[in-house]
Amino acid sequence: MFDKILIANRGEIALRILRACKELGIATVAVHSTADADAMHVKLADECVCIGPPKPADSYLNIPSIVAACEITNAEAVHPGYGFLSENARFAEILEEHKITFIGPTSEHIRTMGDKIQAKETAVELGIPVVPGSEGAITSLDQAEEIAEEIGYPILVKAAAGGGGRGMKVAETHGDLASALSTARAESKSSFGDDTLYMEKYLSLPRHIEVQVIGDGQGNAAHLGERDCSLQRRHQKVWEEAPSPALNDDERNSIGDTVARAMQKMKYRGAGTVEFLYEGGEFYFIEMNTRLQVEHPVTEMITGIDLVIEQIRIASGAPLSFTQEEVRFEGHAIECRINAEHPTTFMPSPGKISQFHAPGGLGVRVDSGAYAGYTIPPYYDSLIGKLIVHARTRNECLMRLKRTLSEFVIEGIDTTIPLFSQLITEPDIVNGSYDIHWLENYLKKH
Ligand code: MV4
Repeated sequence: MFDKILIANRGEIALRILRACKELGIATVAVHSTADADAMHVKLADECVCIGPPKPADSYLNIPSIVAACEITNAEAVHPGYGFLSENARFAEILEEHKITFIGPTSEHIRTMGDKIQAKETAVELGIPVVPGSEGAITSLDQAEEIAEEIGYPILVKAAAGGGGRGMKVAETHGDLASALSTARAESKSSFGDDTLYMEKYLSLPRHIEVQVIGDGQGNAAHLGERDCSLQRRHQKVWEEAPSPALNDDERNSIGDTVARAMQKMKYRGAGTVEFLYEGGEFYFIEMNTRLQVEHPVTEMITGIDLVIEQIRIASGAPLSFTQEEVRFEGHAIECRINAEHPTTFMPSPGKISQFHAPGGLGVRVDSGAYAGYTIPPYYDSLIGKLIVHARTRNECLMRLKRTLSEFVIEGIDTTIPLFSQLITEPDIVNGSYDIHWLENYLKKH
């Protein structure tokens, strides 16, 4: 096992990783920008290194600074968290060249899944169902029109380098296809420096359901069930839950087993998420994320498995510590993302938190580095914490959520807490009947 880990991230996820290291008796190094000197994870880490000015490109994305921080402190491994360098294959390679362990998948797996066309090809080879579409990249308008006729309109044009919704365009009919392609190409070129495009059948009212997986790189891999992440705004998830209210046990076990078998075949190492659209009782692969995700706690709550501890053990060379048969799903969990944003306009609201009191009690988890007197810097994304509740049934979970939202006190800044207090009164939310467009439609009406 490692003696010392460097945490190459900030905010609630840096604290989350630090907690896992502490429980394993591993010393921690926090790296931080000048804007994050007062952050909770910096206070709690055994050592800290300032790696640069506030702008992410100068600090949390600055690979030489992070490698230097490892060398100075003798850290043996790096946990990248999510965002920043977590899915940067070059970063994983550079660490390897410096004999530092990247806590995550191989650079090859990161690179493959980062290219959405290659990811889809891999999914097909591994027996995972995908959305009908082009085989590989689109090379001409003629070819695109031919494929579109075969699969039928509406068509969605996507960027191979994409993800997160950028460079995506819908063509409702044959007449829209040329302009959808050229707009998507331009957007993709300017966002990612790559204009490779592919095409899929556009699914109009799907749910976003993702399967958590973990593998040890030695051929052992298991799924930890699914999360329903359909409630999102502008490709930012707002509320996530496990299990999905839309699936029955047969569907859940079937997609879980398909994904687990695929991960065994590819000898996947580390935690990963296989994302699907779910419509009309069918699953369609869209992407795979090769990192720990923001919403991983809902999976931890229903399985009792600490994903970060498992990631660290696997990175140190240990085999998966459990078998698929040993994974037990208990109860229901919901996560609400607490952002420093106005609850209706979503305007960012950085600044000083004057009062902070987190709820507690049975089945309640708050992952946050925020505290009374802390000033949220304006340079980073607005996620300041996550409220996760767990109970035996979804109904009890909703009651617990209502109770904990009313207990939560954050003063001095705007937060999204009032949005959740409204959402839990909506019949569609109570019934679990929502799709990926539900929240944006709701926000238009309210
Ligand atoms: C789709 C789709 C409909 N049909 N693919 C959006 C981001 C990227 N990760 C995939 N996305 C979508 N792909 C097909 N073939 C609709 C979306 C989509 C979406 C997906 C998940 C969660 C929220 C979404 C919001 C808008 C569009």
